[in-house]
Amino acid sequence: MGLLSRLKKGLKKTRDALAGGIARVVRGRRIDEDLIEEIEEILLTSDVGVPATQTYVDALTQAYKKKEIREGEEVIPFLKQRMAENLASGGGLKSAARKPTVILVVGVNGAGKTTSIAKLTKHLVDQGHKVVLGAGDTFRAAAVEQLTIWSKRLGVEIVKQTQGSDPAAVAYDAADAALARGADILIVDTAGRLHTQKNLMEELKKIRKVLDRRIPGAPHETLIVLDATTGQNALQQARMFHEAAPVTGIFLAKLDGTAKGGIVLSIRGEMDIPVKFVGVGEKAEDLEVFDANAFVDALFS
Ligand SMILES: Nc1nc2c(ncn2[C@@H]2O[C@H](COP(=O)(O)OP(=O)(O)OP(=O)(O)O)[C@@H](O)[C@H]2O)c(=O)[nH]1
Ligand SMILES: [Mg+2]
Repeated sequence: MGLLSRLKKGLKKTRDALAGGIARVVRGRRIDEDLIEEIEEILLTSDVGVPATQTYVDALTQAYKKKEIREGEEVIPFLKQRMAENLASGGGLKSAARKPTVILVVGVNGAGKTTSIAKLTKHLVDQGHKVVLGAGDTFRAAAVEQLTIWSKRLGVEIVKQTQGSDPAAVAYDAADAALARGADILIVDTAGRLHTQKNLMEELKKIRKVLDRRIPGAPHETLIVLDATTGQNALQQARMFHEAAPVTGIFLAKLDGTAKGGIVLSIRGEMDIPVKFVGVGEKAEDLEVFDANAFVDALFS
């Protein structure tokens, strides 16, 4: 499936609610305050969030008052442009001056971390990178198994220990292996946790410290995987995690499962962490490198 069509398919629910909703209310009408209010309502129910919605509503109101836009049909191009401007693209992954680049993947239980790692691995392998995986979720045996299955399917090496072992020790081993194999990228999985679980957040700090000890500067990226279906909650999670362990980017998973894809616009309005990737399905190829223009185009197509 082509790039744009996969994103379009993934955004179907959001497109129907957000872009479809706006298209329905503007059709055949002139812009007035009532119409702007209806648009505001649609943005809010699509989880664009209060601050970002306010930005778009203010821009619309101003343009309407200055008579720069009059007809309902002008609203969509107007919003598209504003949204694309606001959504500066994530800029892809940072890479280390010296290989390997280390990516630590964090998030709450079931957010989509392990699946997103598989997608990221496929994406990087397809680009010709040598990838090593670290099975840092030692909490459940099934977690190690799940990542092992992906590693086989994707043809990459995995470093793991038995269930219950210290995740920081796995991280250290994985860093060692990545160096020894001359890998370009090491991706470390972690167990799901809540920002309120103090010991688990400490564990995350320890993993970071150990990685840095073996590979100075690592992790170069800490990606938080957020479940888009949880809407504004996901945003709250990102904020809390970020306070405990600096997050450099967002992997927004399960965008295909929700009409609340407006969350992408919301994140930008409320946080300084870029969305770098979006997940639009359960398969390894269901990844999109986040691009503002492509996103807005797919949303309104
Ligand atoms: N539809 C859809 N499902 C997804 C996506 N990403 C992950 N999933 C599904 O979400 C469920 C949880 O995914 P995991 O990758 O196991 O999540 P996790 O964060 O590693 O979970 P824990 O390790 O238990 O904390 C699985 O059933 C995945 O197939 C996505 O982009 N779209
Ligand atoms: Mg997992």
